[in-house]
Amino acid sequence: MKPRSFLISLASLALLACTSFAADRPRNIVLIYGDDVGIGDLGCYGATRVATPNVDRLAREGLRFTSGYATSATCTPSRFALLSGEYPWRREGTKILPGDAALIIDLSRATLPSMLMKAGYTTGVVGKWHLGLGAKGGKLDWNKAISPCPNETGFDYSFIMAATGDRVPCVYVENHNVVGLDPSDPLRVDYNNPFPGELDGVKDRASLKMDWSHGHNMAVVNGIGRIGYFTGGKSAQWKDEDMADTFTKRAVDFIEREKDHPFFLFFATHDIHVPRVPNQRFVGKTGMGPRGDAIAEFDWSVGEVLATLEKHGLTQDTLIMLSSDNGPVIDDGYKDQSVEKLGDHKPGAQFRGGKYSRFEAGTRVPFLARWPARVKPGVSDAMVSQVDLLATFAAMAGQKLGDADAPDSLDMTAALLGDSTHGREYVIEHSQRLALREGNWKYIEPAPGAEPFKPLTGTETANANESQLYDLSGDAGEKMNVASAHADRVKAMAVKLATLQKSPRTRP
Ligand code: NG6
Ligand code: CA
Repeated sequence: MKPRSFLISLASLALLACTSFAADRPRNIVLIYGDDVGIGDLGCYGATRVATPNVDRLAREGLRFTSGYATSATCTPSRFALLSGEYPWRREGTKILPGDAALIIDLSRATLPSMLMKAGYTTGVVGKWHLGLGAKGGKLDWNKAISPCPNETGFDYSFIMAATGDRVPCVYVENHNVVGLDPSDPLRVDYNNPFPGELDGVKDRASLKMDWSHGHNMAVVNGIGRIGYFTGGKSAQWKDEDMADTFTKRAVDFIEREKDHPFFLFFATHDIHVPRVPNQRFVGKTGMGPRGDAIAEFDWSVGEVLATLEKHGLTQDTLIMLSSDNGPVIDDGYKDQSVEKLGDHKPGAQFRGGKYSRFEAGTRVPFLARWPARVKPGVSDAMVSQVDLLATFAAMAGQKLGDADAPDSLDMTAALLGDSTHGREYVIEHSQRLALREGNWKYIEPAPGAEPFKPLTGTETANANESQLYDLSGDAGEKMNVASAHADRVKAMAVKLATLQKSPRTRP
């Protein structure tokens, strides 16, 4: 071959490589992250008593995963893993945080948004944060610029609630500042001591518009008892009834503002976490009370995002994913009729447990990926975890991760795009202690002395004094502990789990 034509073939090879690289790189990425949305709460996973047409459309037009996992059965640890690519149980301080906790994200490492920002995406987060704000060791002053906040973790734009809907402070934070704060009415937060003169969930219980069933009896905001005390900042207080509208509008605005260049939006809804106070438009939509109506509201939010992408011709080239931070819970602390009106609805589908549990319903969550230009619609049984999104999006966007980055995030590009039915070899499930799923075997490590059942929420935690082993192929509901009949397998899985736990990283 003449040198010239050799060069030309080299050039065309390079071009080919570029094209295929570009073909795996979505123009935009939208990640919709529900709160406590169970795998059985959505029509596309079998729910019949609540209509979720927008989520179902996403599933129909995309890939619906049957083995998609959150790392943990509660919020803070799952979100930590999602944004950092590291198992939360490796780090102190990643349990459910109070609303005045300091930021727990390690700023020396790549995060999901900082990596995508480096790859040229404009990044935004709207909704629930629950990863702390401000520096460790300091007491946060809510009346000044808040730093570090999500913006320091790699988001160009943030519009968040600090923790949860049921934790103070009940205000929104946009970029570094509390929204709508009047400087003459400073906002103060305390998780131990009440502020004199403020309503109190125990003393003023009769004034509540939604009564609590356990906890949630400290500050009273908008007629609802909360966790933690709070004073001042009256003009900044949110109205629960408008929360989904508020977040959805900010998500839609972000897309409209950034539509002319690549963007990444992390849209973390408050629905369907407690307190469940959907807007009047959704009240009575399901016959299941506020919990069901909040699912309808969640679906509406999803529909608004889909419609916005559609309106601007972005549907084709946007990878949109939908998942949830942990499994479902019925009574999570308010008398909201969720128990009475549940009927035959199965929030965890065929799975046992839920939020706070190491049984499957704790972490096996809705997991959808739609990208019309690249992902062939269908159903995938590949095992994938939210901890993988950092390495997976990095691979898609052609970004190299540093050695210290995302220690537990595996590149699942082939599974996510539907090119392969093969995902992870194993998934680690977490709620205080750990469990290991390998193929269809599920090993739950013993938790001597820990409560097997949470009476207040009615959750089976999967805690037991002995080892448990289930064969999910014939027993998805984890009813038959076959540990004694498979002692060798139990031993092998216990050793594997201990090895994974001890090794500082699991990313190759
Ligand atoms: C629990 C709360 C629960 C919920 C949960 C966090 C009580 C009695 N229970 O402590 O209502 O807020 O924390 O949920 O206070 S999560 O989805 O953010 O992890
Ligand atoms: Ca949650």
